[in-house]
Amino acid sequence: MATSTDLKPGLSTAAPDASRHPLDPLSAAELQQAVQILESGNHLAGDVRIASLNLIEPPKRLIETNPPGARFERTAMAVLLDRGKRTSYEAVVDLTANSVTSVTELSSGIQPSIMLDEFSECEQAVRRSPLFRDALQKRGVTDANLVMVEPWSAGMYGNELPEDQGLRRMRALCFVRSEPRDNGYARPVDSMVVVVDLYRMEVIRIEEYESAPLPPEPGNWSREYIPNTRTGLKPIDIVQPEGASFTVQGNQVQWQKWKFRVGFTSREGLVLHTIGYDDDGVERPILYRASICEMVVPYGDPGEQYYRKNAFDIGEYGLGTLANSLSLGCDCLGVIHYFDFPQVDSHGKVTSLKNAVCLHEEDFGVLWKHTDWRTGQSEVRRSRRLSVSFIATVGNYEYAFYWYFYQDGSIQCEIKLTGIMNTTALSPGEKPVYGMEVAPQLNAPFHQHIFAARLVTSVDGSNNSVYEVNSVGVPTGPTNPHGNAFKAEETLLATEKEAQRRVNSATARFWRVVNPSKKNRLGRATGYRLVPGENCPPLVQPDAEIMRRAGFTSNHVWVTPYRPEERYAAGEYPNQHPTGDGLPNWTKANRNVDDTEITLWYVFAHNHVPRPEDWPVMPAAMLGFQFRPDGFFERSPAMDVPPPPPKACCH
Ligand SMILES: [Cu+2]
Repeated sequence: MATSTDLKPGLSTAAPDASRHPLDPLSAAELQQAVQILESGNHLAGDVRIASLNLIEPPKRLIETNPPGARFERTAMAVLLDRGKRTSYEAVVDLTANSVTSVTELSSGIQPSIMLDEFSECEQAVRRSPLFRDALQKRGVTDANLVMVEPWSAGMYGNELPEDQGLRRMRALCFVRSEPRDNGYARPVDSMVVVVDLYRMEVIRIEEYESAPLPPEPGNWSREYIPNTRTGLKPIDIVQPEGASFTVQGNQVQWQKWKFRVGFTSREGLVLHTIGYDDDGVERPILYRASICEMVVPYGDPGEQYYRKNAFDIGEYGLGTLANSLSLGCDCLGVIHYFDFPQVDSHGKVTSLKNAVCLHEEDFGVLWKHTDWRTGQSEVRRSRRLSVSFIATVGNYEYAFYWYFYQDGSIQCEIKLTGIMNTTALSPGEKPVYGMEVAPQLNAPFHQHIFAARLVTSVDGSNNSVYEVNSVGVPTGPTNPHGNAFKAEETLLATEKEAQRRVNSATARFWRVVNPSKKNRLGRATGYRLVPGENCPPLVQPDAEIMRRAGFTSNHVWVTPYRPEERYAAGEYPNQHPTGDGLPNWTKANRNVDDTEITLWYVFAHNHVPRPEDWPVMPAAMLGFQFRPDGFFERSPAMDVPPPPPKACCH
């Protein structure tokens, strides 16, 4: 879970420092100033909490056209929740003018994301409840202190009970540890779900379901439970005697012709801005903004207590809020630059998340190689990549997000999934239909982890178009007498409807983002290729209730005209959203996406059919995508990578 350290007292709340970059996240001083402005305007009185507080990024055009050093306004968006009045607000805070510009009440039924404090407050509310104690007693659980209460977002399914209407809710699942440091997920008490009203922080009811006994085995993972570890590992030291090859100035990173900015929001965590490549002295833009903007984890068990398990870990919880402090472990090796980012809690207390983002270089095997067997010439180049990453803990799971930059102009996004699977209990002899028995009487339900990347492309400039490329065989006939012919067919995706696409391994499908007004020396528009990795369609039915909010998962690719306010694939407020919002809603207008400023959305899924080997802590599963130059350069941009020094090679 997030580890924060308090800021030193006496922190300045002075006006924003003009020397900072306009895309920099709000500093600790700016966050404190924003809280102060809200307080003095009486916007935090009574039972008002801050659900989120982030920079409103300046307009893209301003960033692209303004010379360095120009002065920018600094404005923040605070999402406020008034528990007493059961209303929520968006407050725009002008840090330059030291004032609140506007306060807009959110429509009835719209719920801001769940605040970190609410998880613990919800757990305390459950523990206080006599209903909870009675339910435990009924199940023979004698020590309530050993019960692990895990609040989940409640969602909105259109079948909510009258008593639930208009409430801000969570649904808590329960597990029982056999001792305080035991792995609770080994013993699910899934015959009960505790429904909590977060406005009053009170248990509304406990839903009772068919009961299965606690599974018999522990599933412990912390080191004191593993007395015997394997032997035979000799040290590997990553040594960079001359330091790292990157330079960092504020939040700007430069490495091997790459230049980009590192940002962070409470919702997305890591955000990359203004990614460009120095091509022989010319700085060529590629991506204006890149982030993983939403994710949802739908579980496939139709049981009454399970079908609402569909957490939107970004839109409902916030990955920046749940980010780890990477100083605690060995998350990265080598010469590391860590970025700290400030955080603000729901009461307006500002803290610093140390080492939130890790930047380091990695050796990545062979970059290119050729041996001419006739002449004996042989050349090999090793690939060095730059890794920018952060890790978030969302309840039982860890999500590690990596963006890699390569010397051949490629960018890769990789997500590692690890942590502990959510579990349910089985009766002796029972075999699950919608999950896998991973330990005796312990079921891990089938589920999917579906991510949405939001890529504001700027391939060689602002106006881009997207082509889909399908490789197709030509029927045997006069033009293909030997049946061997196949071609790569390019289709322009000119409108939002045309640009709603899925992956297709049968045609090795990929997408090419081009700048129609920039041609390479071969006469083709310069471009970058979106290369999908592991993916699959959503397995819930199109008419499943969850698809109202998770409609973005119905396509793997969406292209929309760039709109700064269209930020998240499932909309701004997926928590309990009554109708759902985001991509399916915006794209109804079927706007033009040809030769204009665009946002490319790539949705990708890890389909998790659990294995016993995923228990008790899942070895990391990896998925992601690449963004590779495709006609962007005149030839391989990696030819000038120098050979490795002779002493680096062993023979
Ligand atoms: Cu999983």
